[in-house]
Amino acid sequence: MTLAKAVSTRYNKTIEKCSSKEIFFAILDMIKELAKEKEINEGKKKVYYISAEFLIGKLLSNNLINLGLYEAVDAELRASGKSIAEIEEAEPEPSLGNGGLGRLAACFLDSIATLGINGDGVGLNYHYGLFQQKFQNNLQVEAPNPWITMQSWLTKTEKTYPVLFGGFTVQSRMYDIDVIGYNNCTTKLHLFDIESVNENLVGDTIDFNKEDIAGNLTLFLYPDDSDDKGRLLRVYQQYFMVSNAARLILEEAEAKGSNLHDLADYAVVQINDTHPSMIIPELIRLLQEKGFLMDEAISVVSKVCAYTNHTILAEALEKWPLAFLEKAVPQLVPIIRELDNRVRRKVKDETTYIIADDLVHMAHMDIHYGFSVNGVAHLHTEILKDAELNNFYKLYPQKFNNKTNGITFRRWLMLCNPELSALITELIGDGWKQNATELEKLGAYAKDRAVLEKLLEVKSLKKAQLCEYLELTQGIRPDDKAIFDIQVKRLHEYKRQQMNALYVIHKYFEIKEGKKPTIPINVFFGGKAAAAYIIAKDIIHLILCLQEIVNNDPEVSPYLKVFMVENYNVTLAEKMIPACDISEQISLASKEASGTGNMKFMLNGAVTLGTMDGANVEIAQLVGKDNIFTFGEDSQTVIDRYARKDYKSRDYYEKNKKLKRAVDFIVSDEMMEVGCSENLERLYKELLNKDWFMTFPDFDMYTAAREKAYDAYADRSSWAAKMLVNISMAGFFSSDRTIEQYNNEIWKLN
Ligand code: 26V
Repeated sequence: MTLAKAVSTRYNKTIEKCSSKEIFFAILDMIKELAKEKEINEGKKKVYYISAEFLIGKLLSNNLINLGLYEAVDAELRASGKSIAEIEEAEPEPSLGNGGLGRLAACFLDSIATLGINGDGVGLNYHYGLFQQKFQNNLQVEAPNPWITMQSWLTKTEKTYPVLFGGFTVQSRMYDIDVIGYNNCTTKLHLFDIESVNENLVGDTIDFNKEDIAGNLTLFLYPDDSDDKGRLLRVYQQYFMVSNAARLILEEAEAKGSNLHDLADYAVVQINDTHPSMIIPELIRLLQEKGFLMDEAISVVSKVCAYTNHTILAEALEKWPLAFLEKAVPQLVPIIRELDNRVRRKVKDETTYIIADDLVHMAHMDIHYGFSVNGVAHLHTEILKDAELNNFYKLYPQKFNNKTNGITFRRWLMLCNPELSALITELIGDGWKQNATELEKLGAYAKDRAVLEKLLEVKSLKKAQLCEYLELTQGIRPDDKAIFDIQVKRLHEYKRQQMNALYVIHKYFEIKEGKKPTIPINVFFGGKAAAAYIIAKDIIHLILCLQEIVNNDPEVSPYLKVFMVENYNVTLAEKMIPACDISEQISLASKEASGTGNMKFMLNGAVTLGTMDGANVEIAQLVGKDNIFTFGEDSQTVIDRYARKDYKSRDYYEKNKKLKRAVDFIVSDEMMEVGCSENLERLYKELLNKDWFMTFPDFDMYTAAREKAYDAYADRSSWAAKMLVNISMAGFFSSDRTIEQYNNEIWKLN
């Protein structure tokens, strides 16, 4: 089918005469038709990847690539004076995730389809997803992000279930999005919605009536949980998700001939963080309804469910008040109590109980009643085993395993960097597209001047493209000859954007003093802060104020510029990552479970500047110390310092003049002129009196490592060799490898 034909059937016009929106809808229909012809693995056993988030990004180009149609469609468009890039602008980006956890789920679905594994995603169809970020007066403001248009990737299905909550019932409906694998099968992302959803509850802001559950349940992803109403709504969302999933699973297994006693031969459920944990009591409840005794129901479910942990931050491990569950899902409470009682009878260690102080520890339920517990990078899993979940590890050592995260190279190289993909293919053929470790063949070119030169050319091109895009869409004008130093990710204190900002202040002072860098530096930030996360929003404010001061200072801006891009999302990531020279991965050691941005940057030839945390550790091992810049205290030192409870940031501040000067600048007259004293003073005090994520002890080491990276950048050919090594060693981080490991070691589908 040609695009011209699709367009003429739909609109009775030529491509030239169509608007971008019309062309987008025509391609969308065409892809949906083609997806129907693709094979679906309908084997006996199926994996259900259940997740509250699937940060899928735009799908147009990705689907065309995976169908092998990208070039043909692009050629047709070009012949009519248009391009795919232009049409892509007409596609809204769904924001069905917060960050890494949701994006990981999307990469995993791509790999499941590409590998032809029998597996579907199950989640929620949020109408507004995560908020859209805007900057006003150097502050973040949040606006709703509607993404569902008349035609969209969603296909309405006939599947509906009544979902019973305490006191009322809602009717669900399943919508499907085709997940098209690269050159192979398709699979489905099932997104459940409520039939009674009421978009009129949403105005211009992200405030809405949190109590009208039958109207609001699928409006927003993780609504503001700073109050109890928001938290309670989250419980309703979670139960709605798993109640639908559980019925779908049982139905599909029965349709294939399961008597449900043998459910584990038909289904495996991967619980993505604790958001879907209620699937355990819900499956037990449904089996009881079908006549199972408690003992057997528990035994069957325990063979089906596997849990992935994505954070060691205690505050991020979900604990729901029993009172919330009594109100929202009273039918689950006796089951959860029974699950807890069984643990209490069997286990002495009280710290592993499911219910404590009237709070239900969701992760505890997963670990006791799931058959697998995995972390998402080697270091993370070791910390889980040795520290955070050590009490559980002692009970069930055989359940614990590691699955280092990965990313799909289709989106994060072929789609976002066709120029680099073409160069790689020119050098080593295109086997790497199916078998990512073939990238290692690039190692042979580490001393080939012509190849290194081409690599630098691609990077320059991607920088120029980014500059053009940012000027067009955000009115910001980076310097495409500068070093592009980028930190894009969710705003969180543990990720330490504040330390990066302190470096910027330090550099600003140095330039003022006459210490000018030989190559200009452009520092990019991007990321959203949770609407109720005050300090994270203060850090955004700090960065935006710095942007105003630094970029408007004629003495400094030729050497240093700061850009905080607005509304960082998958689309922006695809443009920024290929343009990056230095990838900032500077979390406090032990706190970043894995990181996946670090992998995307590496694959696109950026060199990491990072702490020995999460998957950075594995990156460092793969590329060797000459091809990464690491710094900072190691995870054990950090863990020990937390245990001693003796960290006083003020001691570092008093002793370190450069640090003091940078920190004091936060509340300087210059800053007050462009910023808001309340926010700046709060952040200043937070750093001086708490600095919970220990930026001060690492500050000098960070500064030194960053200077070292900038110096290394000046030697262009040796820098290009570092880029090449990074790309060539990135194969390990393909999500195809990760999914193969999940399948071989946990799911065991054939
Ligand atoms: C959530 C919250 C919620 C409230 C308070 C603070 C807080 C802190 C962290 C989180 C993260 C929740 C889970 C998550 O998104 N983890 C991310 O998962 C990625 C995929 O495995 C991984 O690469 C990131 O390192 C990890 O942060």
